[in-house]
Amino acid sequence: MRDPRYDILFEPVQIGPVKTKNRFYVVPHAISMGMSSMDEMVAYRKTRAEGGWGVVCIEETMIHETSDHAPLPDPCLYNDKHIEPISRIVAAVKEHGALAGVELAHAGASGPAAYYREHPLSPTAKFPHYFYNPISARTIDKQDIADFRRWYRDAAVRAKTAGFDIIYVYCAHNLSLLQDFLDTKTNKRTDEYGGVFENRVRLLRETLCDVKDAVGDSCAVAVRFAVEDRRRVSNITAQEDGRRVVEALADVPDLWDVNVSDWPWDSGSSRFFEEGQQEPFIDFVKKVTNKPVVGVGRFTSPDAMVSQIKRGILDLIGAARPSIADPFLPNKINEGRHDDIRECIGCNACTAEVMTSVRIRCTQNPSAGEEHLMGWHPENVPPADDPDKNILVVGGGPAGLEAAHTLAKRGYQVSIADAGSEWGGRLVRERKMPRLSTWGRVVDYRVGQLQTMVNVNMYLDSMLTAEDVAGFEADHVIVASGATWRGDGVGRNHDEPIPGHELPHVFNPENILDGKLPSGDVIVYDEDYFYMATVVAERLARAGCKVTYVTTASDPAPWTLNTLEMVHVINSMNEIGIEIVVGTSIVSISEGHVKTSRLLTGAEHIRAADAVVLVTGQISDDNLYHELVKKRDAGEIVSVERIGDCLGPGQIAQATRDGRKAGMQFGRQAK
Ligand code: FMN
Repeated sequence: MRDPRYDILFEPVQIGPVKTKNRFYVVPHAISMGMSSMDEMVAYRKTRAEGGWGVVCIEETMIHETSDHAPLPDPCLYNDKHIEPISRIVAAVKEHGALAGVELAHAGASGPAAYYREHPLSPTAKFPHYFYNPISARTIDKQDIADFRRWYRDAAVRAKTAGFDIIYVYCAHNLSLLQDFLDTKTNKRTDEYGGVFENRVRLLRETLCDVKDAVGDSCAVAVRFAVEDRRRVSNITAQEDGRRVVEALADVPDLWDVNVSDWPWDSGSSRFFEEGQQEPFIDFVKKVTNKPVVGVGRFTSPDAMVSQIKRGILDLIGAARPSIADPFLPNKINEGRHDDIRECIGCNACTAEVMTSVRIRCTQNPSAGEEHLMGWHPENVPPADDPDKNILVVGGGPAGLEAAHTLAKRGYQVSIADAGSEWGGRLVRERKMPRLSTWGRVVDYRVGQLQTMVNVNMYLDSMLTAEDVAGFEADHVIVASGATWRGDGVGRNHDEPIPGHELPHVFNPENILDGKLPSGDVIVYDEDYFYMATVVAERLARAGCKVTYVTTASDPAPWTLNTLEMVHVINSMNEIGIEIVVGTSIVSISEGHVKTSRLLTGAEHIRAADAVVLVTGQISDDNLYHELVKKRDAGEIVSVERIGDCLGPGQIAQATRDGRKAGMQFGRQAK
């Protein structure tokens, strides 16, 4: 039963000529599938509509061959051939009573147009912002501007023919030709499209009017506009031109979808941004326009959503990541099932997918992106082949908990045991490290679910031996016993242990996670390349150590480029006073110092250090698994498999995916 406090979230909203059934709005977000994976795209969007969202948008959809983000496979509406495949997404979304939206886009100087090998366009010639392709975007001339307007109109008509209800003009993330016109850094023109504000906003106004003219009779025309550029000093701020754009075009679009630029600030990870973090930038918009406003902010709490609406900040609650993590979030709020909400943890495993051009994934929701390929549904699971079968899961971390939950939902008798005194495996300690507390939701959600299920037994403080497991007489054993950080320095750059790693002043993440901290001048050495070394560095700096972060990579924590965190990681390390040394390997460790080597030149250097923390890799804790394999071969247990970090240490998103896979495949034909 719905809590009446949330009734307001289920009110319909009129957007131009169309009306939503509620205020839950899936904003455009790329899923990296592309036109050649249409079945996957259909299944992904359909699942969000099924989960109760009033609007489901598809991502940046390119209007012309002069614009793409190859190798990222954007959808496109370049020509009439694209209408039919895209219309299949629309039909699937509408089947569940949602409105379908499409974000028509031209990337301008931010897209190298590499797929079609065209020349990208820019208000003023320049290299693409975000790609290293050796091609300069050329200055768009008057004929190009006329063509550009025609491409937008034609793409809008195609979108209408495909059945979309909401058609966007895209002007955000510093990834749009229209935004490049607004920005004085990228627009140096001296004609009527450059110079004073009225000139710079001209093309956006013309495009919106063209699209309205073309499709506005039956489709709502939205603009996605980033009111503030948070990456760099810019004229686009919520006080200056960001505000003036909204004032100048106030009632031109039917809907304002407002956010901030660049992407690492818009999809800011939970390590650096709270729920609702965009409010101070976008809160003026509703005061300026009479049209409905949608905004974002990793909203998972219905109270926060209601507050946004009641305080007059937003009319519609936009969500990308919360809809990835829980496609059924609206239905669960509607049914009063708040404990069943799989809250986004803000880890940005999803953005890493776009950045690396592989299909979408999610730590909290392993079915994201697997709806078609694996046939996984976020809520529904196939029933047990035999509900009397009992399965033992050894290890209560992300992989084990997910496997146990999936199997229990399917109806099997599930026992899960962990050697520790708290559920969560690696997350027991990691969630206590700086900035990682939100990741604990991975544990809280699953433990909360398992504790309500009658077919589940949960055992903490249970260090099981192979004999214990055999004595359990389970029909199947899943080993999810995790991994341990290694302390010998073997990593991406070291195939052999680092000399001196065994000295007493050399630490590894296990020590830091256990609260055993060094003091004085500490070198944190990173060959892991994701979050752990920088988190350790921050932990030690906050404990009073003078920290130097050294890595063999050319950037600090390079994988965090993909989670959109690198810029924030670097800024925070600078703020805390952590020295950053890149492209440098530790050759050996002695008491009081380390010998380092510059990777490119081989130049060696002695650095003073009271202590060293080696963050170079993890080793699977798979002894139990191997003992159980022997028992299986001896006929003492029926079957055994290993999952998660026990199989191969990696991201938590991989662990939950492994858990889901094990849970889904037991008793069924392997897919
Ligand atoms: N915004 C767009 O305007 N177009 C996109 O194609 C797009 N792709 C995204 C892909 C992913 C995986 C994510 C997480 C975000 C993307 N965004 C895109 C930004 C989101 O629409 C949204 O503004 C941002 O994630 C903040 O909302 P959230 O906190 O609800 O995730």
